[in-house]
Amino acid sequence: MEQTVERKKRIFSGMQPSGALTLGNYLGALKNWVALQNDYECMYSVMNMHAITVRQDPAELRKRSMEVLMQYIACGIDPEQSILFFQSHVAAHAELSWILSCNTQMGELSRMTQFKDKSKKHADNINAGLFTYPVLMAADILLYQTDLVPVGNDQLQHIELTRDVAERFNFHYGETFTIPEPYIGKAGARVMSLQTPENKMSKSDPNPNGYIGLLDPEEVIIKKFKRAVTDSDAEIRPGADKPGITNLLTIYAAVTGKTVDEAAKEFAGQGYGTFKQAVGEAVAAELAPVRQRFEELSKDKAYVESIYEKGAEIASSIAARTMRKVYKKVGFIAR
Ligand code: ATP
Ligand code: LTN
Repeated sequence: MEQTVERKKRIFSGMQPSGALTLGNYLGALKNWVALQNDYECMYSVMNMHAITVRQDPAELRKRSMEVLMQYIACGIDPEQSILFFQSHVAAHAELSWILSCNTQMGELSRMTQFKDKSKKHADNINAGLFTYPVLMAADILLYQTDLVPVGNDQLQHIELTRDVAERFNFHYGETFTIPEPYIGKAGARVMSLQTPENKMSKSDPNPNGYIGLLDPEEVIIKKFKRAVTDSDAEIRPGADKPGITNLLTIYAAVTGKTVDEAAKEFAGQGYGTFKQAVGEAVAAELAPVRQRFEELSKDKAYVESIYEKGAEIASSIAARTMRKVYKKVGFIAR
């Protein structure tokens, strides 16, 4: 009897080592990466090439890149199951990015809200890489014929652009790329800053009270939640007029697996102080094992190195297949 072995669908995602990973990165993306590992062939990368679109200190970048990779593992990404690597270890990301940039319009890139936000934030360094950032991101995804890209809400626009560029390329040159779909988790897709709840929680926030670091110790986590900006009435319910409380309810729900409404019911009638303490404790309990695994990994450099070396090797060979196809399609002479 003929047996058909179906290839598992492929996932690609990554984070920039532009700061310590936050609870936003965890709830918006990493937690879903872990959950999807069994059902997909997963590739998770540390996007160090993206990180230099903003000025970085080289020694810090090197250190943080390694820490991000270790945090992936500490959060539950299984290196036996998923492919882990540094973006800069696979040269094809830069190569494909060039080809795709010749198939992306200036107008499309000018509409990207992340570019607009970041050029406001870094007005003294609006470099060309910041502008073409989404093209490199499209290359990351298309290089591996990715089916699904688990990300937080803020990345939807970039994935939409990736799909447009891939469809255009396929139309002009013939079928080359798989068209990827975004995957946004049910809870925690957009965690807001604890200090300015109208902005997303961001690892490059200069005020550390705005975010919870994945490696923050328990007492720091609880203190940051106690200081979280809320409003002046005392009602615990979600609502557009209550961004701070809504954010805390969302975080509590994402961590405990409850819905926001269930969480609101649980705390109905209680004071903000009790509520903030409970959210802090729930988050600290979720992150305690992450910190412990991270500390263990920090002591085993050789193991971590073996993982990213193997990862780069596998990723490079998958990427090479796509690059051969792309170079042929655009009319480059075979090597
Ligand atoms: P930066 O502040 O340097 O721009 P960032 O914290 O936004 O970084 P990224 O590396 O850009 O983090 O994002 C990594 C992943 O985490 C992406 O999938 C992104 O959508 C997700 N993510 C980041 N911040 C949040 C957030 N506040 N809520 C939900 N998901 C988030
Ligand atoms: N731009 C993303 C990080 C990123 C990414 C990717 C995510 C770079 N390349 C490819 C998914 C797939 C961000 O989160 N800011």
